[in-house]
Amino acid sequence: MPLSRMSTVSSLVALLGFTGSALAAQTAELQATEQLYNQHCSVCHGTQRIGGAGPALLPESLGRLKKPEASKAISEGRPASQMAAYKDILSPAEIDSMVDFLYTPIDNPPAWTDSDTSASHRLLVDTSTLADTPQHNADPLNLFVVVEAGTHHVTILDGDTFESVARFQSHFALHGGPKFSPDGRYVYFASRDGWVSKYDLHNLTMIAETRVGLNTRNLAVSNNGRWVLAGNYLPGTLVLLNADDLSLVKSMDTIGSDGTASRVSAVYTAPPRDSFVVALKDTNEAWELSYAGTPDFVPRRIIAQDALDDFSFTPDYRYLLATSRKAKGGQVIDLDSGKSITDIPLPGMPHLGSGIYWKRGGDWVFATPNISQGLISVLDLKTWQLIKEIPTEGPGFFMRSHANSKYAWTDVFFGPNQEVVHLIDKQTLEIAHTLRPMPGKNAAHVEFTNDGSHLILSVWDTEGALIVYDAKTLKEVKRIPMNKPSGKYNVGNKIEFAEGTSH
Ligand code: DHE
Repeated sequence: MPLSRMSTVSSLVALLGFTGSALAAQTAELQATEQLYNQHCSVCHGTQRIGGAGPALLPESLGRLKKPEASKAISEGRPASQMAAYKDILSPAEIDSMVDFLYTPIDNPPAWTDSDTSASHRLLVDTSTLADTPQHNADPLNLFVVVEAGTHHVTILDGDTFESVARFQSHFALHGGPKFSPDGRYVYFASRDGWVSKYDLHNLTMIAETRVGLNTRNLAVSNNGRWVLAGNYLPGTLVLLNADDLSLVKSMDTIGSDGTASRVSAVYTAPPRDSFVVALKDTNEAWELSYAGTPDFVPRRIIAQDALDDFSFTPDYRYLLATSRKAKGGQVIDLDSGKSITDIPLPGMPHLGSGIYWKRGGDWVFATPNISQGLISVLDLKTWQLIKEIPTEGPGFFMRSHANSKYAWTDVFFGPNQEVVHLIDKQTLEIAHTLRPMPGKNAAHVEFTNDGSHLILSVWDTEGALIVYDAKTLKEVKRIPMNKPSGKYNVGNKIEFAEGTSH
């Protein structure tokens, strides 16, 4: 048996804690499972489970997929994909063993090198044949890019008529917000299993794709439209691509000054600073990489008080509000001086990447949902003081608003009340409305049209929907059935880095 297969079997046996003859029986069963994997799965998912035509099947990439869902995908296949149903080929016990096998870490994680990245690069069209103007009738700055998590598809929606303009299959498990070229023509996606893709919203066609790693967090696009930077968990790298065709420029191992190899928590672009800002998950550093002029992309290392999971910026991008899931609270880092300037009182697990800011009276405030506690923390961005903790009906994930809306919308994502969305009055900081768009189903993530007159909410369920609301009357305008729609992104709001939207 090849070493890599041996090691997978031994890890699983060790994990399950078998002894003596039980161990021999289990080892035989696991070897049989590996054989089944090689026979049926490896052709699409790779001999080392790192993906191929199908997604990677490593615990790192399957983390958000619950085991019963994986079992269902194996037995029934996945609609609108190449994944066939195996319930007539594998027994229920074999499917159970297969699921255990897929969720077992590989002892020696496979490598992903620059040669792998370059070899994966595909230019899908001759770009010289493409029109420079929109080849559809929708307002290009009021299009929505909608991620359909349940079917791994993307819908491009006209933000005036709320009709579909295009729909296409994405790579497995897109995560993080898609990012746009400064003119809004191109949208860039990152999938959890490492694929970065570029889509042309004028011509409604995919332009290029490159696999930058085995497990990717998210990507950012420079404000001059020249560079795409992707951050990975596996391997711990930053990968810089040419934004034109997604060819590899260079990759960087994310190693702290103390020598600690780190995963990347997230990468963002900071437009007024002409730089990318990167949070590292396993070492106490944030990195800033300037893309002004002729950049060398050598990171400026900013020492943080803790390893950072998540952060957001002040409206002028001078300060970074950061948190670590391990830390009690958060910290403010001055990007000019490179110093942590104060702690911020944030309980639980604030999800700062989903935080938003707005003007309350004459002053900027910042509000963040919390993944572990039912509350929204509101901070004064001048004094860094906590203004209010607004109790909600459960822990939430996302928040959104628009300069023309008097409400900040936030969801209850976890717990028994996940059907709820709260509308917080941005001036009184009281909950003004609580909606239950589809009782019993998880309501989450909203995005406004470019003018703020309407917004679209996701009902995150296999039999879910996009629900369009009039932002003032809160009346439902339209309901579009959809399988687990997750994030939605309005092109105009995103390229303007508009108040109330994500970065
Ligand atoms: Fe996300 C954005 C981190 C789990 C859906 N998520 C982000 C961003 C970060 C992040 C740092 C901002 C990046 C960006 O937009 O470019 N997410 C994390 C986690 O650490 C966490 C808790 C665990 C993990 O496994 O990664 C996590 N996220 C999830 C989910 O389980 C969600 C709900 C479903 C999924 O797709 O995996 C999820 N995350 C999202 C979405 C965004 C996002 C839809 C973009 C929001 C936006 O409006 O911009």
